[in-house]
Amino acid sequence: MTAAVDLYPTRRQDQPRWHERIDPISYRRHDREAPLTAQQIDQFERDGFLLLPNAFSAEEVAVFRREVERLRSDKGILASDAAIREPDSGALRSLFAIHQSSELFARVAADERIAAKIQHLLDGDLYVHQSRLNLKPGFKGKEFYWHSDFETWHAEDGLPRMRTISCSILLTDNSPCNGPLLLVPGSHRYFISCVGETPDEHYRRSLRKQELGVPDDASLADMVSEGGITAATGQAGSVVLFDCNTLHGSNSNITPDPRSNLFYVYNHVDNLPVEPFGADTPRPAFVAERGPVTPLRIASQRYQ
Ligand code: 6CS
Ligand code: FE
Repeated sequence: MTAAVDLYPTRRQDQPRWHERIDPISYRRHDREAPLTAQQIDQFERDGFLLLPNAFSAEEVAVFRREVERLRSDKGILASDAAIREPDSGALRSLFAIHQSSELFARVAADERIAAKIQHLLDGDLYVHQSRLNLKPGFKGKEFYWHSDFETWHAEDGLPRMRTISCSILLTDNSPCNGPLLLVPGSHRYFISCVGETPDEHYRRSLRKQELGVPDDASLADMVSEGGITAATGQAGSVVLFDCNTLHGSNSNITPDPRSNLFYVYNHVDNLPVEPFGADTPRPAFVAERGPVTPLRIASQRYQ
């Protein structure tokens, strides 16, 4: 295979650099069939994320939470590589590939309330690049340090272009106190290359605590002074859509209440991974789908 052109170099130099984003943010304008308003598309374009309060009902959230409990007590799943532990306490932090281990969560991935919106924004067929359940348990859930997801997916998985959107479905109320997702509006417009070389099997460490592939302090300070920080708080059932290059992170959860969410990453079918741009070997399939893929069949779903 000939090497693909690297439009977003990272983890190769000893100084961080900013690159202008080359790719569109929303790939399609508003039109009459759009499942988003013109204002929502503009907001996504401007901020790099969009909040959809109460997209799922309390009854649906209850169904999702029962499924979470079922997965969490499945010994096979807990013993697999897809189960990621907290760095200090060993409590369960994340479960990956839930669209493969759970029929219900496979259906949720195709739910038109989320997938049709993302299909519009990315203008075409989608598949799930990554899915996970993030638990952030009360008292024990540790932070996720600031990062751009695309930086990791480009360097370690070989995603060539920014044509990827993440969707987080809140399974518990996210308050300012229990470690909600924090986003930097406008940061999706620049790619900050990071310093440091990717070690072998970096994901085993980074999924518990990410220390490499994170922007330098000066770049972060600049981005935040420009755009500020928005906490994606909301009731359970609310949804956050965010661009693959929007800087985000979250604090530890020292409250008694968990902050759990379901997380899906949708990629356009024309943007399949190639060889990693900043690592020797690609990550395993449970963290990053490598294809061949079948486009998602988006449908109206009801859960009970
Ligand atoms: O590795 C991933 O795919 C995701 N997880 C972490 C901790 N950082 C990058 C990305 O969000
Ligand atoms: Fe992330």
